[in-house]
Amino acid sequence: MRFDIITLFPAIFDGYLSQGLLEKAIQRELIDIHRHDLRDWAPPSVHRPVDDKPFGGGPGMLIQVEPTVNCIEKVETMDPRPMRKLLLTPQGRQFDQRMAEEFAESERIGLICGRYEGFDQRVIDILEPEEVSIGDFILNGGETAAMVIVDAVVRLLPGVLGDSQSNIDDSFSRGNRLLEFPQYTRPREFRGHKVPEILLGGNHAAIEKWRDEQSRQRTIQRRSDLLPEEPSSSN
Ligand code: 6GU
Repeated sequence: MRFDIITLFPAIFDGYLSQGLLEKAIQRELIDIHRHDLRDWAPPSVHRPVDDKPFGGGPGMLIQVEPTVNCIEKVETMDPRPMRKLLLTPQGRQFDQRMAEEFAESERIGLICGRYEGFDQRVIDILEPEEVSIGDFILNGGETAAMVIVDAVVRLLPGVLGDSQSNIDDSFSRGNRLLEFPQYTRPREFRGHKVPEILLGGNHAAIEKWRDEQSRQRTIQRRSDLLPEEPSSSN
């Protein structure tokens, strides 16, 4: 799977892509991540600005349409696979595990990262990307959101995780919409805090029942919005 990240700050991704599962996935050629510096598409000048003040006034600066559209149209020609274009913005549809599962089916994803007050609207009108947000808060730019999406998608790709079961068991994955149950490892006791007795007994049916119950209780207490709707009793 190929990712193209369009950003004014390509170096933001260096550390993240050189560690852990992402590094391994790149080394094993399961994924291919290309970064493109939007500033390379600015008109030649000393500072190479790609931003300007909004028409009509208002705070901050906007990323201009011409360098952005030129950059993305060029990036699209760099590989024959069609690119699913995502534009990161707090105005977008909220990213979740279902979207990660859907994106993981793509051969190629483009992540367009905004900064400042965002893009000139014509970027969206011309390129028609899907606008995606990662939640109801404001980030300094789309780069961290792009990393969140890459991270969530890559771990779903076949061969990326060691234990192929661990995707299925995770909270929010296809087979499971409950929160995870608590887990423990050695020692059996620390500062008087003991591992629940049931986990030490080896009764696998009882352990599974306990874990299901813990998941259910946690979900009720913390995230009742995740629970399936009660069947309506009215006719
Ligand atoms: Cl995708 N971008 C920015 N700048 N802020 C956000 C976001 C994206 N998602 C949530 N907040």
